[in-house]
Amino acid sequence: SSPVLSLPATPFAYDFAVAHTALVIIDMQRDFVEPGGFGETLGNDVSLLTAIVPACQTMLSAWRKAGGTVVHTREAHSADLSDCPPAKRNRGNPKLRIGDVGPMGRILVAGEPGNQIIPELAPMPGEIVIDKPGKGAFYATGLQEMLAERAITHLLFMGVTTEVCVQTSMREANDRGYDCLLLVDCTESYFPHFKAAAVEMIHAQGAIVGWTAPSTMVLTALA
Ligand code: TIU
Repeated sequence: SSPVLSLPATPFAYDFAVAHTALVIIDMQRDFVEPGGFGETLGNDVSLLTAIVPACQTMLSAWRKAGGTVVHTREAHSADLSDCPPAKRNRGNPKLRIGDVGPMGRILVAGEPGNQIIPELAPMPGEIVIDKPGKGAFYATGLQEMLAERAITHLLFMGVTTEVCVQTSMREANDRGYDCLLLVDCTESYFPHFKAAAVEMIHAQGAIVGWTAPSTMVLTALA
Protein backbone atom coordinates (compact mmCIF):
# COMPACT_ATOMS: atom_id res chain seq x y z
CA SER A 1 0.00 0.00 0.00
CA SER A 2 1.13 3.55 -0.67
CA PRO A 3 -0.46 6.14 1.62
CA VAL A 4 -1.34 9.57 0.28
CA LEU A 5 1.17 12.14 1.54
CA SER A 6 0.29 15.83 1.73
CA LEU A 7 2.75 18.71 1.39
CA PRO A 8 1.99 22.31 2.47
CA ALA A 9 3.18 23.41 -0.99
CA THR A 10 2.57 26.66 -2.89
CA PRO A 11 -0.10 27.73 -3.76
CA PHE A 12 -1.91 25.03 -1.71
CA ALA A 13 -1.58 21.42 -0.55
CA TYR A 14 -0.04 18.88 -2.95
CA ASP A 15 -1.22 15.32 -2.32
CA PHE A 16 0.62 12.34 -3.79
CA ALA A 17 1.27 8.65 -3.29
CA VAL A 18 4.86 7.47 -3.82
CA ALA A 19 3.68 4.46 -5.87
CA HIS A 20 2.02 6.77 -8.42
CA THR A 21 4.68 9.49 -8.46
CA ALA A 22 7.95 9.79 -10.39
CA LEU A 23 10.95 11.97 -9.56
CA VAL A 24 11.95 13.53 -12.91
CA ILE A 25 15.54 14.83 -13.05
CA ILE A 26 15.99 17.09 -16.06
CA ASP A 27 19.34 17.22 -17.91
CA MET A 28 21.81 17.06 -14.98
CA GLN A 29 24.48 16.28 -17.57
CA ARG A 30 28.05 17.56 -17.86
CA ASP A 31 27.03 19.66 -20.93
CA PHE A 32 25.18 22.11 -18.67
CA VAL A 33 26.94 21.83 -15.31
CA GLU A 34 30.66 21.65 -16.24
CA PRO A 35 32.93 24.04 -18.15
CA GLY A 36 33.50 23.15 -21.83
CA GLY A 37 29.97 21.96 -22.56
CA PHE A 38 26.92 23.30 -24.35
CA GLY A 39 25.93 25.66 -21.52
CA GLU A 40 29.28 27.41 -21.55
CA THR A 41 29.44 27.59 -25.37
CA LEU A 42 26.19 29.57 -25.20
CA GLY A 43 28.03 32.16 -23.09
CA ASN A 44 26.82 31.11 -19.64
CA ASP A 45 28.60 30.89 -16.26
CA VAL A 46 28.01 27.22 -15.40
CA SER A 47 29.25 27.51 -11.80
CA LEU A 48 25.80 28.75 -10.69
CA LEU A 49 24.31 25.35 -11.49
CA THR A 50 26.65 23.20 -9.38
CA ALA A 51 25.20 24.74 -6.20
CA ILE A 52 22.06 22.55 -6.39
CA VAL A 53 23.91 19.23 -6.67
CA PRO A 54 23.97 18.41 -2.90
CA ALA A 55 20.21 19.08 -2.53
CA CYS A 56 19.52 16.96 -5.63
CA GLN A 57 21.63 14.11 -4.20
CA THR A 58 19.77 14.18 -0.88
CA MET A 59 16.38 14.19 -2.62
CA LEU A 60 17.35 11.40 -5.03
CA SER A 61 18.67 9.14 -2.30
CA ALA A 62 15.55 9.67 -0.13
CA TRP A 63 13.30 8.96 -3.13
CA ARG A 64 15.23 5.76 -3.96
CA LYS A 65 14.96 4.65 -0.32
CA ALA A 66 11.18 5.22 -0.47
CA GLY A 67 11.02 2.99 -3.56
CA GLY A 68 9.76 5.70 -5.93
CA THR A 69 10.13 5.70 -9.73
CA VAL A 70 13.08 7.77 -11.00
CA VAL A 71 13.34 9.33 -14.48
CA HIS A 72 16.59 10.89 -15.72
CA THR A 73 16.63 12.95 -18.92
CA ARG A 74 19.46 14.12 -21.11
CA GLU A 75 19.27 16.68 -23.92
CA ALA A 76 20.92 14.49 -26.55
CA HIS A 77 21.08 14.18 -30.31
CA SER A 78 22.02 11.18 -32.44
CA ALA A 79 25.53 11.21 -33.96
CA ASP A 80 24.20 12.00 -37.45
CA LEU A 81 22.16 14.93 -36.04
CA SER A 82 19.08 13.63 -37.92
CA ASP A 83 17.01 14.56 -34.82
CA CYS A 84 18.45 18.10 -34.59
CA PRO A 85 16.51 20.55 -36.74
CA PRO A 86 18.72 23.13 -38.53
CA ALA A 87 16.66 25.79 -36.73
CA LYS A 88 18.03 24.47 -33.41
CA ARG A 89 21.63 23.95 -34.57
CA ASN A 90 21.85 27.37 -36.25
CA ARG A 91 20.26 29.38 -33.45
CA GLY A 92 22.35 32.08 -31.80
CA ASN A 93 26.08 32.63 -32.04
CA PRO A 94 27.67 29.93 -29.86
CA LYS A 95 31.43 29.22 -29.79
CA LEU A 96 30.62 25.60 -30.66
CA ARG A 97 27.42 24.36 -32.30
CA ILE A 98 25.56 21.13 -31.51
CA GLY A 99 27.63 18.29 -33.03
CA ASP A 100 30.93 20.22 -33.03
CA VAL A 101 33.88 18.73 -31.12
CA GLY A 102 34.53 20.43 -27.78
CA PRO A 103 36.66 19.62 -24.72
CA MET A 104 34.10 17.00 -23.58
CA GLY A 105 33.47 15.48 -27.02
CA ARG A 106 30.79 16.40 -29.54
CA ILE A 107 28.42 19.00 -28.13
CA LEU A 108 25.02 17.56 -27.06
CA VAL A 109 25.59 14.24 -28.88
CA ALA A 110 24.48 10.98 -27.21
CA GLY A 111 27.27 8.86 -25.77
CA GLU A 112 29.87 11.67 -25.68
CA PRO A 113 31.60 12.44 -22.33
CA GLY A 114 29.78 15.77 -22.02
CA ASN A 115 26.42 14.09 -22.46
CA GLN A 116 26.81 11.88 -19.37
CA ILE A 117 24.79 12.62 -16.25
CA ILE A 118 27.11 13.98 -13.54
CA PRO A 119 28.49 11.14 -11.36
CA GLU A 120 26.79 12.48 -8.18
CA LEU A 121 23.37 11.78 -9.77
CA ALA A 122 24.26 8.80 -11.99
CA PRO A 123 21.28 6.58 -12.90
CA MET A 124 20.97 3.20 -11.16
CA PRO A 125 19.92 0.01 -12.95
CA GLY A 126 16.15 -0.07 -13.45
CA GLU A 127 15.74 3.70 -13.52
CA ILE A 128 14.29 5.32 -16.66
CA VAL A 129 16.79 7.28 -18.79
CA ILE A 130 15.34 9.43 -21.58
CA ASP A 131 17.41 10.98 -24.38
CA LYS A 132 15.38 13.92 -25.63
CA PRO A 133 16.05 15.96 -28.79
CA GLY A 134 13.95 18.89 -27.61
CA LYS A 135 13.72 21.07 -24.53
CA GLY A 136 10.63 19.18 -23.30
CA ALA A 137 10.92 15.59 -21.98
CA PHE A 138 7.78 14.39 -23.81
CA TYR A 139 8.55 15.59 -27.35
CA ALA A 140 9.76 12.67 -29.55
CA THR A 141 10.38 10.34 -26.56
CA GLY A 142 8.47 7.38 -25.15
CA LEU A 143 8.15 8.96 -21.71
CA GLN A 144 4.34 9.20 -21.59
CA GLU A 145 3.95 5.49 -22.43
CA MET A 146 6.58 4.48 -19.84
CA LEU A 147 4.81 6.49 -17.13
CA ALA A 148 1.42 5.03 -18.14
CA GLU A 149 2.82 1.46 -17.83
CA ARG A 150 3.78 2.28 -14.25
CA ALA A 151 0.44 4.02 -13.43
CA ILE A 152 2.27 7.29 -12.67
CA THR A 153 -0.03 10.31 -12.24
CA HIS A 154 2.19 12.76 -10.30
CA LEU A 155 5.62 14.16 -11.17
CA LEU A 156 8.22 15.84 -8.93
CA PHE A 157 10.66 17.89 -11.02
CA MET A 158 14.25 18.92 -10.44
CA GLY A 159 17.23 19.73 -12.69
CA VAL A 160 18.35 22.38 -15.16
CA THR A 161 17.64 24.90 -16.42
CA THR A 162 14.52 26.11 -14.65
CA GLU A 163 13.00 28.27 -17.36
CA VAL A 164 14.17 26.22 -20.35
CA CYS A 165 14.05 22.40 -20.15
CA VAL A 166 12.44 22.12 -16.69
CA GLN A 167 9.60 24.54 -17.38
CA THR A 168 9.02 23.19 -20.92
CA SER A 169 8.82 19.63 -19.55
CA MET A 170 6.44 20.69 -16.75
CA ARG A 171 4.15 22.43 -19.23
CA GLU A 172 4.15 19.37 -21.51
CA ALA A 173 3.36 17.17 -18.48
CA ASN A 174 0.62 19.50 -17.24
CA ASP A 175 -1.12 19.35 -20.63
CA ARG A 176 -0.92 15.54 -20.47
CA GLY A 177 -2.82 15.49 -17.17
CA TYR A 178 -0.03 15.00 -14.63
CA ASP A 179 -0.05 16.85 -11.30
CA CYS A 180 3.42 18.43 -11.27
CA LEU A 181 5.50 19.88 -8.45
CA LEU A 182 8.80 21.75 -8.86
CA LEU A 183 11.42 21.29 -6.10
CA VAL A 184 12.68 24.88 -5.94
CA ASP A 185 16.04 24.24 -4.26
CA CYS A 186 16.81 21.41 -6.71
CA THR A 187 16.55 23.51 -9.88
CA GLU A 188 18.67 26.37 -11.19
CA SER A 189 19.08 28.75 -14.10
CA TYR A 190 22.04 30.64 -15.55
CA PHE A 191 19.81 33.68 -14.84
CA PRO A 192 18.60 33.83 -11.19
CA HIS A 193 15.81 36.28 -12.07
CA PHE A 194 14.52 33.84 -14.73
CA LYS A 195 14.40 31.07 -12.11
CA ALA A 196 12.43 33.32 -9.76
CA ALA A 197 10.01 34.32 -12.52
CA ALA A 198 9.54 30.70 -13.67
CA VAL A 199 8.76 29.52 -10.13
CA GLU A 200 6.18 32.32 -9.76
CA MET A 201 4.51 31.71 -13.11
CA ILE A 202 4.25 27.96 -12.45
CA HIS A 203 2.29 28.27 -9.18
CA ALA A 204 0.37 31.46 -10.07
CA GLN A 205 -3.33 31.47 -10.97
CA GLY A 206 -4.11 28.53 -8.67
CA ALA A 207 -1.24 26.28 -9.83
CA ILE A 208 -1.87 26.93 -13.54
CA VAL A 209 1.18 24.77 -14.42
CA GLY A 210 1.80 23.09 -11.06
CA TRP A 211 2.93 23.38 -7.46
CA THR A 212 6.27 24.48 -6.01
CA ALA A 213 7.92 23.47 -2.71
CA PRO A 214 11.35 23.09 -1.11
CA SER A 215 12.69 19.52 -1.18
CA THR A 216 12.79 19.47 2.64
CA MET A 217 8.97 19.26 2.57
CA VAL A 218 9.17 16.00 0.62
CA LEU A 219 11.97 14.70 2.84
CA THR A 220 9.83 15.41 5.93
CA ALA A 221 6.78 13.70 4.40
CA LEU A 222 8.84 10.61 3.51
CA ALA A 223 10.55 10.34 6.90
N1 TIU B 1 18.43 21.51 -20.36
C1 TIU B 1 18.23 22.78 -20.77
O1 TIU B 1 17.68 23.59 -20.05
N2 TIU B 1 18.74 23.13 -22.02
C2 TIU B 1 19.15 24.41 -22.35
O2 TIU B 1 19.55 24.67 -23.47
N3 TIU B 1 19.10 25.34 -21.33
C3 TIU B 1 19.55 26.62 -21.37
O3 TIU B 1 19.32 27.34 -20.40
N4 TIU B 1 20.24 27.04 -22.42
